[in-house]
Amino acid sequence: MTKRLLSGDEAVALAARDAGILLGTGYPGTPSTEILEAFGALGGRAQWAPNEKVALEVGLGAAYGGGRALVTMKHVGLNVAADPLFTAAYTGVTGALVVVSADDPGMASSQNEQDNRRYAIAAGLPMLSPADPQEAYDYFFKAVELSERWGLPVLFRMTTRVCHSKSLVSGRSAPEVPKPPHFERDIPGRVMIPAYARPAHRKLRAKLAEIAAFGETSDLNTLTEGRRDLGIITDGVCSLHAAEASPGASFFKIGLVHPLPVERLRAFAASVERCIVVEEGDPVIADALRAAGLTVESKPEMFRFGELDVGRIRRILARDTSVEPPLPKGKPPELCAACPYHPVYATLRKLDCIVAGDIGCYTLGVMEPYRAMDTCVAMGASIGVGLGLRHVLPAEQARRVVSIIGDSTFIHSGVSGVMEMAYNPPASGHVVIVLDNGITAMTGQQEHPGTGRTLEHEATGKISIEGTTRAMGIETAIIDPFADPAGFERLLVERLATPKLSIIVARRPCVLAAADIRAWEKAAESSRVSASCAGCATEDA
Ligand SMILES: Cc1ncc(C[n+]2csc(CCOP(=O)(O)OP(=O)(O)O)c2C)c(N)n1
Repeated sequence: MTKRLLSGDEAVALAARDAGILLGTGYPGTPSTEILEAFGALGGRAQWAPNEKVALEVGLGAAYGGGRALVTMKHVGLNVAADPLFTAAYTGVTGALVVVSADDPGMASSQNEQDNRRYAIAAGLPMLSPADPQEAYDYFFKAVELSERWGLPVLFRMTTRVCHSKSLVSGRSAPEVPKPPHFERDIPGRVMIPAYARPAHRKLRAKLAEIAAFGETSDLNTLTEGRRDLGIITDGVCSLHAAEASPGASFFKIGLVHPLPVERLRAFAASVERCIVVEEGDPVIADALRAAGLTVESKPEMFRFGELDVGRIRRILARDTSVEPPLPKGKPPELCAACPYHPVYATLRKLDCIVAGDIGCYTLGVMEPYRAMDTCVAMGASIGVGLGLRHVLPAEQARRVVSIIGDSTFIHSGVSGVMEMAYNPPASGHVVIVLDNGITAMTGQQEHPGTGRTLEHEATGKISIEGTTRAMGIETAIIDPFADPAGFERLLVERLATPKLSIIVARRPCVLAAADIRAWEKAAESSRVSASCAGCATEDA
């Protein structure tokens, strides 16, 4: 067995390859992005979807077809994918479906720190929670096994530290060879009309009861006996911190966080004098155990926020709620010096626009010197929020409202905002600026359907942003504000002055990605040319 130094994300990618995953799909988002990139580099079939909902649906289809599929996303991505997720729990799958939710306690790179263990409870799906890269590798096989055994999607919750820390990982010497995909018709099981969904819900609850019984004996949940005066129930990366914070205590480490092994935990809690749940984020395990009648201590409320580490866990154990020292200040993020967005934000600031913003590198327009963003909520929200503002504000303010959105975000979910704009136009009109830097820059330069290149930068179908918006009847202009800042300002002033709907595509490649984009595009172009020549040759022949 060879050992490799891998991050948790890379370990999942390797496990996916070794488990015979036929298709990996997802949407970029820190800290999950590297999984699909690494899976692709290992020779797996990896692809970016326009957003997480579509990714989940594609993975679900692959698993309905009997294949093994992997879907990856960051925690907030699961909000986007939640609609199919909940009903996929009813339909179940024929092959295997592992859905990675990479949570970000402490918000290293996210807009919130929601705890997606709650999704497992709400959707009624099993969830595994690895603590380090080796467990990420090993648990992945368990996830596939559970998914196939109970015919259910399995949630795989990682957190930033698990995704990005590196440690030695032993892989399997022989990859698994799953059964080949094959479609078997099961209309009552897959078509969720109420008549079929009612029994499907009961079936799901019965499966969960079986999985709970499995968890009572599974080695995914482990007991380490130690001192009787202190018992710690923990999961994920906290289990490593807790072991360091309190060596010698008794530990119950939960790997299958939903459904919980309640009876084993009841016995554990009764076997120690003080039993405390040490978990990052919300008190999900503590609440569930208390609801089941166990006497367990939960962490003080102040430790719901941010990541836990050894020091913070020592405080939890000591019931120390004194004010914590502030985290060391990092360098605030800022737009790159030569970022093409500078003239756009300078103009928005100069014109005192009310800016409904969105998520991407361009959110940094909120920082000094521009402070030119007034709202930022969720991916794709800028257009809807801008429209809402336009609908209610007094005329003088309404006509200064602009929505601003990146190209990847536009494709992800902004496009439905444009439909809303065409359908329910505000009396004052509206202006949307699409900042098209030709890449998903924020998460490390991933391709998307608007670039016309696949995850591996090969030529594929290309969605035209202006083609899409023009097809919806919205006047669309294209400009490079970096090359022509005065022209951009004139255009924006002109568009703000009319009660029409308009889109301005501000197009110039990301300065960090420009050289790569040129090289990828050159290679993609030559493959497009040779593909079309091959087509001609066949026709001629
Ligand atoms: C639902 C959701 N999925 C993924 C992310 C992670 N994420 C943040 S911004 C972004 C895309 C940014 O790309 P783009 O819109 O092209 O703007 P750029 O960073 O290139 O300026 C992604 C994928 C997120 N915040 N929310």
